[in-house]
Amino acid sequence: SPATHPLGATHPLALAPVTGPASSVDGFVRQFLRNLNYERGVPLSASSVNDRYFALAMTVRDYLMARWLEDLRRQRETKPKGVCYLSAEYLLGRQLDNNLLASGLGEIATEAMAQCGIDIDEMRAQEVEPGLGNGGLGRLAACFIDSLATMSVPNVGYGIRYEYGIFRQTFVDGQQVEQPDAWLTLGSPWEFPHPEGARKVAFGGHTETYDDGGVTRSRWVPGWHVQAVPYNYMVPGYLNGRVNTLRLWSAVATDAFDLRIFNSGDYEEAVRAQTFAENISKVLYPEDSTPQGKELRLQQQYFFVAASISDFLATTLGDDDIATLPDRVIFQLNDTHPVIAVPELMRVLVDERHLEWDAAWEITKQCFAYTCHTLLPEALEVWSVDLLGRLLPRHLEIIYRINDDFLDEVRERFGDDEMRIRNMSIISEFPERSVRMAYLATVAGSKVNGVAELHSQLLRDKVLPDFNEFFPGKFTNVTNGITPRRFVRLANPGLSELITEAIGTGWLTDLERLRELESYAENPDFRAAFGEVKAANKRRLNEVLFERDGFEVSDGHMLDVMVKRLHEYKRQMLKVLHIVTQYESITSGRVEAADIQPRTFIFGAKAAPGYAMAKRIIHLVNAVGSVVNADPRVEGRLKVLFPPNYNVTLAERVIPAADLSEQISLAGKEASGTGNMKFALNGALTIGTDDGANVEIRELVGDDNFFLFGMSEPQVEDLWAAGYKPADFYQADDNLRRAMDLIASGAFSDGDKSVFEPIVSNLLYDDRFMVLADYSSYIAAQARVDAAYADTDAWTRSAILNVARCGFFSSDRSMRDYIDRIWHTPPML
Ligand code: B1H
Repeated sequence: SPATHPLGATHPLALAPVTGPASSVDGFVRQFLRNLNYERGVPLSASSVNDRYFALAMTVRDYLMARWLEDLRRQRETKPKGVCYLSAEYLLGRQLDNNLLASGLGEIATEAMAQCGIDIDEMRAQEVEPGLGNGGLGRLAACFIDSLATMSVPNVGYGIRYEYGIFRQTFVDGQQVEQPDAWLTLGSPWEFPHPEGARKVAFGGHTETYDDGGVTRSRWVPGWHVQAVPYNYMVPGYLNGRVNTLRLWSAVATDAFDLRIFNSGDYEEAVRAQTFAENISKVLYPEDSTPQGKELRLQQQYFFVAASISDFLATTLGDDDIATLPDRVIFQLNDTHPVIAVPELMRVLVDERHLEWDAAWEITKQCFAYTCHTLLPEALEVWSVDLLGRLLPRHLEIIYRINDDFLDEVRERFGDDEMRIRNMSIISEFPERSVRMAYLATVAGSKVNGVAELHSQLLRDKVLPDFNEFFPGKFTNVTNGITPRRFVRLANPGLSELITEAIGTGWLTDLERLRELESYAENPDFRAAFGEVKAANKRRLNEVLFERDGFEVSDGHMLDVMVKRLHEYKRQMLKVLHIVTQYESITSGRVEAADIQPRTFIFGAKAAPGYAMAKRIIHLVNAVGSVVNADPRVEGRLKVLFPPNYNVTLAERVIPAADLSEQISLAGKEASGTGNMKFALNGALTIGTDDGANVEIRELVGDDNFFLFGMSEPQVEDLWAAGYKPADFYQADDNLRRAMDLIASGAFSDGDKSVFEPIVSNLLYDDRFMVLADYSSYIAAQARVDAAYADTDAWTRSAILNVARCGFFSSDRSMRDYIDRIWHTPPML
């Protein structure tokens, strides 16, 4: 019918099904030229690289459009339950190749570009990746929405369209310098702005009660507003004709906001006000794991969450009974960043829709579920009551009421156990009165999950044990996963081809089928081919590193890679100590360079701009690299490379080339890790602690195919309890002492002992993450790595088994777990 037709029009032409351009090289060329001429306004002969990139991207979009419109129509018609993923971060990576793959247009597009005399690789290189996330948490969100589309599950990803994503990292004299990431300067062909769909978001002001025909109600009288403008992005499923939506919000000043000030005649103030409003979506906070409690950040959180709930209610629930909301949506809270959505939904239900409190609370509880991504105490987000009350006064009242009701229930169950009440209160009193967002999420959420088995267990037993006792069955685990489309098929075409030749194509959507590769590990021809793919991936990486950073990479080296955010708990310092130990053993003449297994160490890591120790460690890595790489005594057998600005695009090159994956966090600190999964699935062996998802990787690949070292989490606890003295470990281990002394001597800082002194003394006298305690075990494990690598064939066999046994880590499986145990959102067939 016309009303339900995607175009919603009655003209006969509008009633015809929406179709993409003809699926042929000719059809593609025609549409491409059309886009170049009519959308970019240029002829091919005078087009810039950016024009051609845009026209190409738009052509891919055009093919996906019919599917997108059709999916939206069907969802309007059948009203299925869907997932609203609420995440402050989406670390998407480049879109062109992904969307070519999902639409099956790769070959057609390559041929079409060739016929137009265009090198499609140049188009690929033109795309600036949207870096709208910090690290694992943001990339996880991107993998999840890819999987949901591929599994035909209705989903909208809601987030913020930051004008500046994660900073661009440069090094000046080995030290990190941050540059703004102006990813939108040349525009983005993938976004669809909808200013007419803007939602108004309120802030500040005060609350009051009023009489509503005999009923006393509360209401919020806000002090100011901003407009949230949605930008839609296609999220295509892999070759299944499905397209979901990612909707990112951008802040602009409201007319009312400006007008009031304009009318006062203060033009400059009005423009300032506009800037103030638009600041909200200006920049991603570059903090991974340690939220800073800044007001602008709370503004960002409320801004996107309020816009998203309002958007869902207006565009999807529409006129349907609000009581049916739990049948239509689950809001998944990606960490605590969107948790202000809980009081916001309560406010909408109670203040705007006039539901009774209890009825509203019943609905709210069913509509939320919460994923925790950390254990670090400093990472558990709190907002001071003072700040929250100023910015969102009505929400603070609602949080107080939720807490009062909750603590009443706790009292009913456990009696007046004041210690317990204090421990479970959503409001903490020290060091300042504040709202514990993780507690609020736990009380409100229908389920609370950690992101790997060990993490979920520690969350239950160590971080929130009282809540686990109070809410039996609420806590669960969903181990993270990664999308095999981007991180195997696109990043590693050589390996993908090899796998497909062996076991067919089904593995890309059913990754457990990689198990069928196990027997191929015993096949010498397959091992040779696998080894050749790895070698080719290394050559490909070398080309990229030469082009982007001028690095000359040596052949015949083991590639040992540690890429992840720089954080003390991840222990990049342990890696540095290993390198310095090897270097010192050569330069002191105790070991012949010729007896050392040649290795290239690759680091990739950004430090939060305010995290001084992390930045110092970056400086040290670069300093060690300069000295080691230039020292002739090393005979080129050790090489340290630290390409700046590690991002998704670089990850896609580095990971497929790696031999060894460094996953060396202190046990109990890395919630999951997802890089670890990407490496294993690309045939790198892991050297790692029993932490996060490493535990599950090792269980799956087997001890023979994994280099385990270090204390277990209970051993870490015991050592802390016994009183950890790092200096004792320094005294007891000659190699450790020599490595630390060499750093302290100024050998890597032109003789200036002060430069890295804070690192050395931190390790000796504090060492929160027990680097020194795990050092000897790490060095021993590295010796086992060297020995194993010497047997190339056995190493390759292990690498193949890593690939074959890690199908579990597909984000499709993660999504299946969420769907079955938390969301209950069946696919739309
Ligand atoms: C993870 C964060 C994070 N955990 C605060 N927590 C942020 C916390 O901007 N902030 O304030 C940003 C990010 N990120 C990571 O999540 C874990 O450290 C990884 O172990 C895990 O694999 C990843 C995905 O679950």
